[in-house]
Amino acid sequence: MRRMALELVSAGESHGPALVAIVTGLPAGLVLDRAAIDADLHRRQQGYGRSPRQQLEQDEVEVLAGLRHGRTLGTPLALVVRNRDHGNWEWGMSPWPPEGEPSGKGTKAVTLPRPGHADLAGVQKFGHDDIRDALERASARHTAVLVAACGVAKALLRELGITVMGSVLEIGGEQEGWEAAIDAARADRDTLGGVVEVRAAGVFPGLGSYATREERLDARLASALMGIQAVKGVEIGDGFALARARGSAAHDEIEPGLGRRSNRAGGIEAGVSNGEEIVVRAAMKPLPTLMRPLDSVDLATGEPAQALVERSDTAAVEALAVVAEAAVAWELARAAREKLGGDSIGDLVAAHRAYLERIQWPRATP
Ligand code: EPS
Repeated sequence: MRRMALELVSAGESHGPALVAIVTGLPAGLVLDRAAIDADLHRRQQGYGRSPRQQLEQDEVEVLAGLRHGRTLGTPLALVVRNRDHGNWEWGMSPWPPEGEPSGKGTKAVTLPRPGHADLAGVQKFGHDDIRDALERASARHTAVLVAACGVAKALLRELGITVMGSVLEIGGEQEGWEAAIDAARADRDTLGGVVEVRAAGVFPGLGSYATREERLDARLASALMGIQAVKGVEIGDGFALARARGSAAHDEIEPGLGRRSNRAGGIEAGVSNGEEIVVRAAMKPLPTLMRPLDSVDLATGEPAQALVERSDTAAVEALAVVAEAAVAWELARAAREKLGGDSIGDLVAAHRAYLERIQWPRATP
């Protein structure tokens, strides 16, 4: 583990006792705002078309280590988001062999894989007999603790004047008024996907590098977004539209003072931030748990059957906007940490100031 590198590991099943995350590589002295992290957790739970599960959960962050009196210690930070719903799954999701008679949810093995979910690949890959052993971790419930952990990244970025914001561009093909589309899909016992956009303002030039694939900021953002459940497409800047444009209409001309006339590159050239706003988009497929199930096969008998029907969301695109915002913040904070180093937040901010002075940024207005 590289000490100055921001790293995140997480664990947790959707209906297990809790979701946990450990963040390493944080500078000391970073002030965390519990209310800001909880506000993001709350935002992630909102949105039209979410499952009744969200009325049950009231996600809030708990910190077990690495923080004292609201300031990071420069040591591993341990975060927890509890699953209130676990109370209904105590037998079914007991970490240890359960005692007593089976009761509550999750007591029967699931053998009906849902097309589009982790169910089939999960049992094939890991040799599970019960699809629940795969689906619980594959669930997007896990994004709750990622949003909490990325709240820490946002706090770091704020020290550097960087803000990140996600928003929904479309749901079910509708660019506005998507509530009716969600209502219609729900009435048909169907689901919807959509597109979200994340913009990061205040990003200085020089995050990421063209030196290696691993360092390219665009590759890292694409990986972070593609790593979110149900994301099937990612676009940086004008993305796919650039493939249809001529070179003369595809790039962002440079003006005296080093400003740009446009931002088709989405703030990244050659894998390096160029000081313009970072603009990325992610496409989410419709969720695979349908109340009118798709054709599948019962893994217990090999016979045709209908896929598993389980409580789920009709659409979770609004939640994706918050999760994608968190993922982008994480990658930007990681890249900033690599660029600026520092054991304490004061060191990091001083390095930032010295670097901006060297490149004379913000650029002088002509
Ligand atoms: C999910 C299935 C649903 C979603 C869940 C993701 O879970 P449940 O069946 O418990 O309602 O609600 O998302 C969350 C719980 C959450 O907090 O985002 C899935 O299969 O991915």
